[in-house]
Amino acid sequence: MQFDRKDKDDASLLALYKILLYPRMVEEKMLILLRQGRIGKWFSGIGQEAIAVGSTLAMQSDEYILPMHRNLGVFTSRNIPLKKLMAQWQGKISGFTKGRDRSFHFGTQDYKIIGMISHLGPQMALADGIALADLIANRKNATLVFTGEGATSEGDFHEAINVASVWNLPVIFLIENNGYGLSTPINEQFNCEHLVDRAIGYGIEGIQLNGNNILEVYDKISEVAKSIRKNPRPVLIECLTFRMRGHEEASGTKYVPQHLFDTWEQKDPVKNFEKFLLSENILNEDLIASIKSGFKSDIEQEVEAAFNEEEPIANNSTELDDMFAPHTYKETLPSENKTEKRYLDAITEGLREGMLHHDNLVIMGQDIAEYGGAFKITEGFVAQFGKARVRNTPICESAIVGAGLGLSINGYKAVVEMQFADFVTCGFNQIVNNLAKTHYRWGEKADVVVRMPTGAGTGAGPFHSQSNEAWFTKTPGLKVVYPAFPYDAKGLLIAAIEDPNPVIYFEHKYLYRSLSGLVPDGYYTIEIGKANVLKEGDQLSIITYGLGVHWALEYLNNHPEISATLVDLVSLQPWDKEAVAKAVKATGRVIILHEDTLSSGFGAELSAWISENCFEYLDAPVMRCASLDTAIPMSKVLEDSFLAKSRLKETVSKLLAF
Ligand SMILES: Cc1ncc(C[n+]2csc(CCOP(=O)(O)OP(=O)(O)O)c2C)c(N)n1
Repeated sequence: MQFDRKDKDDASLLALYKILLYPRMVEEKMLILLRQGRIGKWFSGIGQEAIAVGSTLAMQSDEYILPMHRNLGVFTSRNIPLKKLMAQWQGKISGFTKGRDRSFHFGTQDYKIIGMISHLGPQMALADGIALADLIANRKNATLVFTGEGATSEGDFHEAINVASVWNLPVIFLIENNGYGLSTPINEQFNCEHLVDRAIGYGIEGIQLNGNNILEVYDKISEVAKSIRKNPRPVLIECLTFRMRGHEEASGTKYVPQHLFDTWEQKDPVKNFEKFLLSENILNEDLIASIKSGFKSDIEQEVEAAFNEEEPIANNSTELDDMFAPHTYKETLPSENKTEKRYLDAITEGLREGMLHHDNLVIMGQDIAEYGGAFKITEGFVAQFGKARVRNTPICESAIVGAGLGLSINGYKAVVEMQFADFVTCGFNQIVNNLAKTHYRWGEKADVVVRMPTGAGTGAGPFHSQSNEAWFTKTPGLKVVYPAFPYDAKGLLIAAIEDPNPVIYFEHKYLYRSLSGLVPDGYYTIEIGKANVLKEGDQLSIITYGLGVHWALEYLNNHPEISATLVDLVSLQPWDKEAVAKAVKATGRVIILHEDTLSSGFGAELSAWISENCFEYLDAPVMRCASLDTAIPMSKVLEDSFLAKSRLKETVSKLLAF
């Protein structure tokens, strides 16, 4: 292996050797601990250290790095004490996730490292958001994100690089090509000659490096980082290397031909660099031995100190609280001045107030800029707030939700518009695994609102009319709101933007232009988690939300002989248990009405809760009135018969007759 020291002095090369050697020695200790049965899983990066170490040293300490599961060298090169890492791996309370997540699945703002989730690829979009924040703030920083070659087959790889290219984001996408994705060799993973050639398709520069040569990695990435700080753009770097051990230690290496190990053993990054330094008289055998023995005793000490730490004490209320970033709701009262507005205009106004109030708020979505969005909610926003904060996106929901989290990590707020709530499926992973779990896992907020134009009533068929709120109410870590009136739509959107937690904001398309109401001018908030009691009666309660509220109102207005309490939940997560209990107690008979399909809809949760907590007040079983357990049909006739509204009358009669 050829090393070119350029102008590096002896002391720098010696320092580099130590930083490279240290993770190797930590790993060797891990292998011993594994054999002793003192630790469980371990994903080895032995043989790949030059990539993690060289690239980390090439970045400034205030620049974010997003590593993967074999990148111990990133963490050690940023000087995280081994004891702290070990405490993390062993699930101790002083670890980065306090025992809540394993291995390298954590982030830390102190060291500007954002760790992965198991799904691998989603990581890359976070780098986009982080870099976007730097770009908007004119900070002239670069961001470095890793991926294995295996994860380049995920859509997330494509989406993230494409967005970075279109937006000129200063991100280094670094592929560690180590020959295998678990047991699958590269010829069964992709069919191009070099992965780096993919850069051409994204219109960006691609560079292939010998990933086992620490000087080559360090020098080239330093050069690229310097260049993209000045002239922001993404660069794809493929580092060629080899996975010298099993996918994780328990899974073995039977499927890897021996000759590959033999070849790559010759290219060992640590041994080759050591040889080079010996030839330059920077190292000698005595010095190597003394460095190694110093590291060995440090490692022993730190490892044992972590083992000696107490296990976490389970406290369910702490666990529940930590799902969300702390947030004290500040009520901002509405002004006296009110204007008649459509539901859609109220949402626009809420968004506009959010943009005016928070100059770090960025909104992103397909066609939301000059075009104003599919429903024209953001019409005029580019003129008012500029292209940097009002961003058209390619069609890539996963990358954009991920970029939202990246923005949040780097000091911004994001509102992401789904063009239709149905398309959230393409961003689902980022919402339920990244946005929802980040605070619980490592204490970082996910300050992102996802706007969800939802619902049926317009004959738009199975992919433009679904009610999918139950996918999210089921997921701990998300707040879910669903306003039914213009007044609530505006104040709730403002509150959602203020809240540092992820909020899924459902807005019903059918109501956009069909419903108007008086909306206060200016900035005001509606507290998330509070229901509205729209009518008070004594025969039965209808508990509902969204379009269901209007179905119930229409029904009750047409049936003045029925004395009903009508509760509009407004928020589904958290939801107003007090208001529901009060309604149940007042009437003893309850219908839960929703547009979503019946089975496992949010009504099932409400019904179970009422049965468990208000049983003694019930005079009849809790009845659910929901849509048919089918996909949503397009034909108006079929859609009408699908929707819960068509069964409301019959459900009320059944309940009153019970
Ligand atoms: C979405 C997803 N599918 C499958 C897995 C299981 N898995 C974990 S790591 C891995 C191989 C990853 O290969 P690569 O990206 O090349 O990284 P390497 O492990 O080689 O460093 C697989 C299949 C996963 N974690 N996430």
